[in-house]
Amino acid sequence: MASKKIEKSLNDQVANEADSSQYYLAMASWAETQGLNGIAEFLYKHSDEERMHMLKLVRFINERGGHAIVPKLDQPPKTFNSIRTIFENLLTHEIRVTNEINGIVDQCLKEKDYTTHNFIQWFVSEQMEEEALARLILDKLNLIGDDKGGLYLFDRDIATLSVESVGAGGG
Ligand code: OFO
Repeated sequence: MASKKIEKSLNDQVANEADSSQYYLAMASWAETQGLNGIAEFLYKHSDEERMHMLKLVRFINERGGHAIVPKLDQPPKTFNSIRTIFENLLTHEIRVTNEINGIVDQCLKEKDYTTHNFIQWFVSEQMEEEALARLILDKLNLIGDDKGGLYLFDRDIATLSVESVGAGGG
């Protein structure tokens, strides 16, 4: 590991990814109780992806001779006001994660840690795609408005939406 400071930032990011996974799992569970099974599936999958991001960091830290720490997690909200609230929260959360990733990029450049810099680029692309996907979903929800039939169709079609389908590059 290049420096203890970078190891600490990567461990903070392990906690962020675990927190994202936990947060989206809570969203998925609530959506399922509302009978929105398509949205729930999408969020369960998203939660799994965040866990994969966490594992990617854990493996990298240890491979580089550091020690990845498994974090303690806060309890996420149990209920949400609406599906719109869920995706607004999701976008806000992803924007925060993007800023944290950018902070690591900055630190790598300052410390000339090009190996970690190279590794973290995957996360830079992933964040761009996740933000684009969340914005796309919010645009669709705006179009639907209060139309229950629209929400029914959205719940059916959301299965076809994924980070790959937004195609913002990288990933
Ligand atoms: Fe890990 O991509 Fe979202 O947070």
